[in-house]
Amino acid sequence: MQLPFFDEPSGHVIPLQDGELLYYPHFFNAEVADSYFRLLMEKVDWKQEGMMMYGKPVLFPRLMAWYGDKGSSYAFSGKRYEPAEWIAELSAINRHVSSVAGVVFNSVLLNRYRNGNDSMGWHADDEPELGRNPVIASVNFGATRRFMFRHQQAGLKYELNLAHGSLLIMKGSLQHYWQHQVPKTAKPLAERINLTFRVIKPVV
Ligand SMILES: O=C(O)CCC(=O)C(=O)O
Ligand SMILES: [Mn+2]
Repeated sequence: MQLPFFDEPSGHVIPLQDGELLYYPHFFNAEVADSYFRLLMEKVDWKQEGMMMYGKPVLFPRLMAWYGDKGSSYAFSGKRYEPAEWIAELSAINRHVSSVAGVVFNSVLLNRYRNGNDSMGWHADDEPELGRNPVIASVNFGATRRFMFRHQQAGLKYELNLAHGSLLIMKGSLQHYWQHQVPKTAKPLAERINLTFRVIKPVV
């Protein structure tokens, strides 16, 4: 399917201590965002992964998928994930966000929140494969969700709503000072897909 050409996106810096955030609320226009949402729901190999906690398996409260260049395997929560091969839609989005972020991403983690009960707890994207001061480009399709930050030393907080078709770039020292989360909500919410484009480096 041929997708319409992109509008020139406009973004703004969100000033934060110890990190940099850039937010593009309408990175994709509504028509393009609707198409990607539909195509990714259908074509991505969504799975409910899990981890061991105190010797017991627990499932993550969301669906996930991992795509990337060969060799960009990624370990988190005690498990190593091998990337699936890029599909056309993810490559196209990658080209577009890479040109804006000024970094060529080699992988993308996808998370699908089926309703308000799906979530992601407090964490930083600070795995060794991401290196120092990683640039991470986070793309959002579907329902708007709260995205919260907390500074690990200074007691600061920040939050924003990540809307359909938006792009949030996290960079600078952000991942070394701040954690982030997508909290559960009792509100009846539709599905949401989040894509975080990353540069995975070989860990020696
Ligand atoms: O769903 C989101 O907005 C955040 C996802 C996230 O933090 C991650 O994949 O590490
Ligand atoms: Mn994260």
